[in-house]
Amino acid sequence: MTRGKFITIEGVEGVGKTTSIAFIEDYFKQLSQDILLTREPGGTPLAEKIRDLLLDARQTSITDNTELLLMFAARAQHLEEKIVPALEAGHWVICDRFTDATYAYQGGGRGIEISRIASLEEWVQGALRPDLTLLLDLPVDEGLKRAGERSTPDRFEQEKQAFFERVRETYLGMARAEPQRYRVIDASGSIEAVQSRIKTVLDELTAP
Ligand code: Z5A
Repeated sequence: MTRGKFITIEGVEGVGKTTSIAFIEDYFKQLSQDILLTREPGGTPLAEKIRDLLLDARQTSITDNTELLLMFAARAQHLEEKIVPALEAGHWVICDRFTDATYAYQGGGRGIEISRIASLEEWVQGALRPDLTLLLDLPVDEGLKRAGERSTPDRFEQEKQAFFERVRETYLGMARAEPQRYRVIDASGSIEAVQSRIKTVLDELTAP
């Protein structure tokens, strides 16, 4: 059995990941490709409980290290219970955020040393890394404007613009460092325009 491909979608708040994932799901359904759609933090019942804690705006006392460890606790559960078995069964896994979000938010945003995140990555994932990462990129103020038109802000959404600017810079730095894995997609313009850019990347990925 050939291992499935592991595709992650990343980006700063409000860039349109959730909107794009529905399009990506349809794209693969049309190809009759077996896919598992999932998200982080979360993806399993236990990891979703950890997600609730992490996003709860009333949890004002969570320290940066606790936040980091909870992200990896949820990830360990998600990997062992869901992602790895699916990949081994030959399914393609599409994950809304993964460890690059930890580098961007806990590393870039909170200022936690990158070496600490790298140690946890090695411990929890071993050699497993995404095959492809789509980074939806948009100026931070535009993403925040889009997101602000929705519900009450969660614990991360209460951060200031400077936090999200650091997150975006970290993502773009990772994309420059790993051009073979990353595809940066301009997330500006209409939903249709963004979907057309995503389609170009997926066509390249699935070309025989
Ligand atoms: N986090 C972390 O810190 N460390 C980690 O390791 C991980 C995560 C894994 C939850 O993530 C939080 O966890 C996240 C980082 C942290 N917090 N933040 N910020 P999440 O992915 O669940 O939550 P999110 O980033 O807040 O996602 P989001 O707000 O749902 O954004 P989105 O999925 O990118 O956007 P969207 O819902 O598709 O679109 C936002 C709005 O814009 C919506 O009303 C759309 O209809 C509209 N939209 C979308 N595209 C367009 C276009 N092209 N034009 C106009 N309007 C559009």
